[in-house]
Amino acid sequence: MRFAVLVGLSALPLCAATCESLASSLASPTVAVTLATPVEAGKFTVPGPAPAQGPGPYGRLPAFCRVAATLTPSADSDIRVEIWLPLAGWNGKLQAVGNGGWAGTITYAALAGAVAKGYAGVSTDTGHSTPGGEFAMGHPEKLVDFGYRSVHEMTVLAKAAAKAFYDADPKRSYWNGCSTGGRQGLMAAQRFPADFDGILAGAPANYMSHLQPWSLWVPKAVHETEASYIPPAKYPLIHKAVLEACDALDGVKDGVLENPMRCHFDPKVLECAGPDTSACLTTAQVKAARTLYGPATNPRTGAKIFPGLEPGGEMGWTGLAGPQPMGIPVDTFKFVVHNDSNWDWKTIDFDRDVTALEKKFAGVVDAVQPDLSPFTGHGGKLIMYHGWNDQLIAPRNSIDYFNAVSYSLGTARTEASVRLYMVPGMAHCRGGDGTFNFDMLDQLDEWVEKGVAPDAVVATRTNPTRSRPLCPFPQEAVYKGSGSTDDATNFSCKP
Ligand SMILES: [Ca+2]
Repeated sequence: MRFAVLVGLSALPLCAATCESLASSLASPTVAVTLATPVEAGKFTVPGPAPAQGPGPYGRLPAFCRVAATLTPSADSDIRVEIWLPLAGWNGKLQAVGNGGWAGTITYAALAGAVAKGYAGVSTDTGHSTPGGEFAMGHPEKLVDFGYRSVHEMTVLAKAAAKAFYDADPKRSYWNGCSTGGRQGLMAAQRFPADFDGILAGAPANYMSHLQPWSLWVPKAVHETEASYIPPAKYPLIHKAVLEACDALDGVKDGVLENPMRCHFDPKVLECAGPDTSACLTTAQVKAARTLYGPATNPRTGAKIFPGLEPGGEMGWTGLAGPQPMGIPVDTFKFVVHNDSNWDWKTIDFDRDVTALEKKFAGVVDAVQPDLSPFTGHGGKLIMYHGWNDQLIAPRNSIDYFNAVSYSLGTARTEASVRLYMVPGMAHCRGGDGTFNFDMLDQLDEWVEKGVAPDAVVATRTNPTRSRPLCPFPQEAVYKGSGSTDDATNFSCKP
């Protein structure tokens, strides 16, 4: 930002003109700037139909320079990017924000969250603007854009935009995303280790070639026959039985399992003695529930494809085990593997189709390389988090990746640069029974800037009002034995 003092007038930042000048200064053969204009404080409205939930985070936005661009790193690319640069009060840092599902839209709410905290923000639609996975059929370059290229290209451009606008490079650059956004963060750490100083990766969909078949393994189990379907009206029955068996294992009866891996719940305890009623599970339903709690496996080799759902998350089972399978895995096999929009998900072969998807996603969409030494070697810090009640991405996938990283880097280097927080009771990325309000970006920033490694992160919830420490894996929050169990100070992190 450049300032000018005009004689006889007060000093005013000439941001408007400078913002508009980014249209030409950022342009290149692969970058078309479509918008570069200041937006007044609180005046941003999301393009397209008004969001149903009202103004959301936008009313609190400070004035910023809004830059929109279309990037074409390949002839088939069409990557939309938005870069938001606060007109005043920039904290000197960049926050790149991630997507969900197949992406296809700029994540405006996350951008607003970044800019409201003083960051310059950047987001991309990842290279397509349609919902679902059809964009990928016959467009391998668009799959590359979705897989990794769009995030890298937008990050490079955002750094250049900050440099042009503020006449200073961002002193730190962070990634913040969950689900697909978690995958994008891990991808950056693995493929473009210099892009970010800190990466916050929630519930990462990083093992896509195995996550997607598992996402059909679950509905296959419950829709195997009409009798095996577990009606959602029975979820509370199963959930209650899980809590009765395991809630108190952590020393606190609070409706949350601190560590579901210690809960060995067998749904067979709910099997109907006589005819099917709302108070029991049929034999076929017991079998389906057991399958949900177990990993998906290759029917020929027995090898694990992906971990299963955890006890405690039953109330979210409609996510994968409801009346219809989720769209993302169905589209994955329709448009990436079979090139057939009529492909029937029930015909999935958990051997051949998984192998075929691995070939498509390896090095493009999968972000499973455990050697993060190029990232940690320059001081990069990674924080992962994952809700134990995640109903869409099996929580142990994050543990598997974290353990692989630990094995690759060794314990000391891992502790110096990588943390995983398993969040008891939290559903996919947010919500659920546990304490799920937390802002680990602040911890990440402290870690990067001051070298203060995060330990316990206090998380909160309302209704009931509760605070609880989240502990770096494999530690767990343990009740000290006195005081309110709704107060984080009465817990400590123990191995
Ligand atoms: Ca408990």
